[in-house]
Amino acid sequence: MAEAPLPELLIRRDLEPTRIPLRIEAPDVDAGEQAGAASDSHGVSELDASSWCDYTTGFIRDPEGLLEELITEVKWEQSEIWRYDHAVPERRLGAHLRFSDLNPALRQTALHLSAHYRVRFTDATALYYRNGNDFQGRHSDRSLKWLDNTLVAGLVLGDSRPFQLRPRRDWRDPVARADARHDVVLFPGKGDLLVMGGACQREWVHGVPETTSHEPRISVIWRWTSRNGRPDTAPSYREGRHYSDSTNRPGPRSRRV
Ligand SMILES: O=C(O)CCC(=O)C(=O)O
Repeated sequence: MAEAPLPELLIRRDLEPTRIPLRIEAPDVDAGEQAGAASDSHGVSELDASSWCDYTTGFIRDPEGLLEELITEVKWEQSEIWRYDHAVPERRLGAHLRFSDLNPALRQTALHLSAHYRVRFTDATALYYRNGNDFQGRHSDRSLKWLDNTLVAGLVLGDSRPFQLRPRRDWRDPVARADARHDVVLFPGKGDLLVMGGACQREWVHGVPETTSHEPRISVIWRWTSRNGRPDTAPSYREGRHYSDSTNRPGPRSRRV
């Protein structure tokens, strides 16, 4: 009997990710060293770290082709998020991708991630930043709820925009929130794979700030939690407040574009 042909490999599964250590102790940096390059290992304590980041450049063999395919094939939706007492449109488009609907390159990526990190990655979320005006504000993926040991893997296509990681510290303090001295800034794009792990969603926030770019960027995100430790029960502004004189009701909404 003739052997079935092997599926074409659309990913570089032979590549080993680079573990990027995040700064855990506050290094003695001046303003000139802000937005620290990830390669600057001053003050890094990888051994004590509970948070880490894996970075693989050039993971997708045809990143431009995949970008074009996703821009045209995915059923993009405009969603609104709840901010305190009213809904505002998110400045990017999104889509939920079921594992059964993933195209071959994304399916291979999910299978590779599952094999490498030994947990099951299936459905994904795709985010489409049409140009530099679209952005993702700093946040952590607290919807995972159990944040002590999580994996958030992002395949990034298109524009290599800054991906900003900042220690969470005291998030209620506006001065601490704006402190960029210990930022780690990566530039994933063009088929790179970025995986945040450990306590990264508990101890760090991440975001994709606005730029002046005209280029599109798509990230495809898989998330997993070990469900170990204490669940995060702090309220989020997304949950909203309902004031008695307002007809607005909190809750996510989205519409097809
Ligand atoms: O687009 C990205 O790379 C980040 C997306 C993100 O932060 C998120 O969906 O939580």
